Amino acid sequence: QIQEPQLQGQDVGMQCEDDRTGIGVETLKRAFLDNLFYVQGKFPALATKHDYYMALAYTVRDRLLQRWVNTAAIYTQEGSRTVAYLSAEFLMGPHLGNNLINLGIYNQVQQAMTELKLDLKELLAKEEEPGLGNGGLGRLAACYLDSLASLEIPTLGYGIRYEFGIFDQIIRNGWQVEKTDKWLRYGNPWEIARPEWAVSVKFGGRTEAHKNAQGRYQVRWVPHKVVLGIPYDTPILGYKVNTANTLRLWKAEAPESFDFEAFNRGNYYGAVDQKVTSENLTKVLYPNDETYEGKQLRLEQQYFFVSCALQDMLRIMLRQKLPLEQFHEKFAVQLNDTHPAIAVAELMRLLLDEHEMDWEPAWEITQKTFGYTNHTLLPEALEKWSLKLFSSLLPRHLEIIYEINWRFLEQVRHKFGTDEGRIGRLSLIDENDGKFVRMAHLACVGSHRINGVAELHSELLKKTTLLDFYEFFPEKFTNVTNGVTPRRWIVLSNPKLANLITSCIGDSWIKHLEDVQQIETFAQDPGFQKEWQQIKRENKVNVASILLDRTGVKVDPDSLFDIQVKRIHQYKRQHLNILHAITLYNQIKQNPNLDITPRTLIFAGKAAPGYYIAKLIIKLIDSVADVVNKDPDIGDRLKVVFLPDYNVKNSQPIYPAADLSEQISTAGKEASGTGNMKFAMNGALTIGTLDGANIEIRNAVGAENFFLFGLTTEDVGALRLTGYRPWEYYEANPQLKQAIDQIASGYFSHGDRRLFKPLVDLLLDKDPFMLMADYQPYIDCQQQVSQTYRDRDRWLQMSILNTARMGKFSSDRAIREYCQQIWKVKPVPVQLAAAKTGDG
Ligand code: T68
Repeated sequence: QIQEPQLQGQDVGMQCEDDRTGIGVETLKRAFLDNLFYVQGKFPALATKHDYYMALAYTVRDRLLQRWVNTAAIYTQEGSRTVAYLSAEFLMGPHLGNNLINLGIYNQVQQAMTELKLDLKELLAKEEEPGLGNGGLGRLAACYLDSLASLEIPTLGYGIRYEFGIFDQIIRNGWQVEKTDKWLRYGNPWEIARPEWAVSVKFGGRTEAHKNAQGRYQVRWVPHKVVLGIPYDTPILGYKVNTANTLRLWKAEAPESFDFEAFNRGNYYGAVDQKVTSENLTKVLYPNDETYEGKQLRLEQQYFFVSCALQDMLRIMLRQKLPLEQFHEKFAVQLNDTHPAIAVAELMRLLLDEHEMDWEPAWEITQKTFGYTNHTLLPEALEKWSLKLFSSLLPRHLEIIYEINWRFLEQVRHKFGTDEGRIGRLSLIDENDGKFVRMAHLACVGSHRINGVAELHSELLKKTTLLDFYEFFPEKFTNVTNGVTPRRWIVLSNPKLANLITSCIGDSWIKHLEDVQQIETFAQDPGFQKEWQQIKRENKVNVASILLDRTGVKVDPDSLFDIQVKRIHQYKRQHLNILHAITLYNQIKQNPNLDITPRTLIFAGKAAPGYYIAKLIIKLIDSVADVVNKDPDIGDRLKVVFLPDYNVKNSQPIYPAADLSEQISTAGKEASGTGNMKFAMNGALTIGTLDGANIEIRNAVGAENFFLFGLTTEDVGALRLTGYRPWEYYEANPQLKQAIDQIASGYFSHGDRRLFKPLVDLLLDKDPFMLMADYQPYIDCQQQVSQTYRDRDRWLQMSILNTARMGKFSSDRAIREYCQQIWKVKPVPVQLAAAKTGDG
C-alpha cells in the first residue's frame, strides 16, 4: 500500500483506492501512465503534450464514470422527475479544468503532474473547447447544467452535436476572418456515443388518414426522407457531489436502409448523396446571434434535435414502465428561446399519431410539460418560418399548429369578443406580408410558464413584445434573472482570489455564493486590501503577457484595465467605447503633458459573418488601436487592444484581470447580460446603463459602487417619439464632432474616407442605438472612473464590495428559482455505494 497522507479517496471504508476511481497522488500518477500506454499507445519519450492531455482526460473521465453510472442507476430505480433542458446551443468551454474542480482533485492532479515533470496548465491549454454556441444564450445553458448537477437535480441537457462549432476568428489586416472550428479533429475524450439509442426523424412528404385497429381515424405522416439521430453523451458532474447528469447531443446520420435501397437499384452515387445530405444536418452551428435567418437547414436542425429529444424521453418512460399520461410528471421540459419551440407541435404529434391519444389529454400534457424562456426583445431575432418552407418540411406539424391556433383563437374570442386586431396579433400565423409561423407564439401557447431573463426584460416582455399574451394569460408570466456558475467563473478562472476568500471565510461560498458577503468585513482591512490588489495585479500581468503574445501590443499592468468582451453588435455599442478612446487620444494630443489615469482598453468578440456593420466596428477598433498604440506622444497613457478569437477558454483569464467592466448597451436592448456578472464577481467595477441585469447588479452592490450613465428605457422611447436628431448632438459637441470627423476623414484609415463612411452615416443619420445622445454622459462618467481609480483605497474597497455582494448572481440561485416556480422538481442525492449498473 502506497503512503498518501490526507489524500485517501473519499470512499474510504466503502471501497479501496483503485486505478479507475482512486484520487491519491500515487494512484493518479499510475492511472495516468496507464492511460498514456493503453489509450494513447505511447510511452513518455514519444508522447506529445496532446497525448498527455488525453491521458489525463481519460484518467479524470474514469473518475466521472463511477459517479455517472451510479447517478443513472438511481434515477432509473427511482423514476425521478427530470428536467429536460432543450437548447440549440451549449457553450460548455473546456471540460478538464472544470471536472478537476468539481471532483475536488485539482491540487492532487497538479501535484501528480508536477511529480511527473509535467505542467498541468500546459495540459489544460491543449483541450479544444466545444464551442457549440454563439454567446450568452449558449453559455447560460452551460452554467445551468453545472448548477443543476451541483444542486443534485436530475437533468438531461438535449442539443445538437455540431461537427463545426462557432468559427475561429483571426484578424487579418484589421478585419475578421472566419476559420472553421474543427474541434473534433483529435477526438473527444468526454463523450460516449450511444448508437443503441438512435432514433429516426422524418422530414417532408405528406400526411394521410387511415383507420387504426379500433376503427378510429388517425393521421399518418408519409415522409420524403428519414434521418437517424445518434446520441452522444457527456457527463456533467456537480460540484463536490456524486451527481453526474447527462448532456445528450444528437448527430445526424443516414439510415442504413436508405443506402441499400438506392444501392440495389444500382444508384451508388444516389446512396452516397443521401448519406452526405443527411449528415449535413448537424455539420455546422449557425453563427448569428440575435438575428434570425430563414434558412431551411436551420429549421431542419431545430426539428431534428427536438424530435430526437422527445422520442428519447418517451423511450425512457417506456423503459421505466411509466404511462404516457404521466409525461408531464416525469419531465419538465424547458425551451431555451424559440429554437426548440417546435417541440410543442412534436409532442402533440407523438401523443396523437404515434400513441393514439385524444387531443384534449394530449394538449393538457403538452402545456403542463413546457416552460419557455425568452432571451431577446429585438424584433430581428424573433423566429418566423414561411408557411411554404414549413409545410414542405413539416406538413403534419403545420396541421397540428392550425388546430392549436383555431382552438386558441376561439378562447381569445370567448374572453375578448371579436377584436380582429387582437386576434391577428395573437395568431400563431402571421398574415401581414406573406404567411409565417410565429415560433414565440407557439411557445407561449404551448407552455405553462413564460419567463424573461432579468427583471427589466421580463417587465418589457409584458409591456411590449408579448403584451397580448400577457393580457390573455397573465398567470403564465414570471421572471428568472440569469446567473453564472462561481465554479468556472471564480474558482477555476481566478484561483488566487478564490484562495484568498476561502482563507478568510472558509469555502462554503463556492456552493452558497450568498456567503461571500462575509468578506465585507474585510473591505477596509489594509492587509486584505493589499492582498486583493496584489492578486488583481498578478491577473493583469498574466493578461498583459497574453496580449503581447497574441497581438504584439505591450501594455502596462499598472494602467486601468478597461474591458469590453462580448459578441460585436450595434446595440452593445462597442463603437461608443471607441469614441471614448478617440476622445482620450485627442485630449492627450491637445495637451501632451496631460496627467490622465493611464488606461488599457481591451476588446474581444466575434461578429456574425454576414453582419457588415459589426465587422466594420472590429476594423475601426483595430484601426484606432493602430494609430493610438504607435503614437509616441501617447506613450503608456493609453493603449487599445483587440484580442482575437474570444471564446470560453480565452475569456477565463480576462474577467479576473479587469478593473472596469463595460456594460454600455442602449437601455432596453440587452435582455440580461451575464458577462456583467462574471466581471463584478471578480472585483471589476461596472460602467453601465440601466439595462438588463445591470440594474439588479447596481441594486445589489450599491449605487455608490457602480458607474451609471445614459438614457433610461423610458428616455429612449420618449426621444424616439419626439423625433431623435443625432446630428444635433454632433454639431453641438466639439469633442464628439472631432472624433466623428476623424473617423470620416480617414485619420484612422490612412486617408481612406470611404472605409468607415457606412458607420459614420449611420451614426449621424439614424443612429438606431442612440450613441450620439449617450456620448457626453458616457465621457463624463468615464472621467469619474478615472478620478476614482486614483484613490486606490476607495477603488479597492469598491472592488471588494462588488465581489462581496454578488451572491444573487450565482446560477445556483437562478436554478433554485426555476425548480420552485417552473419545474417543481426536487434534488435526488446520489450515494456512491449504489449498484454500478443502469442506463440513461
Ligand atoms: C443573450 N442572447 C442575450 N442569443 O442577448 C443576453 N440568438 O442579454 C442574455 O444574457 C443571454 O442571452 C442569456 O439569457 C443570445 O445570446 C443568441 O446567442 C442567439 C443565438 C441564436 C439565435 C438567436
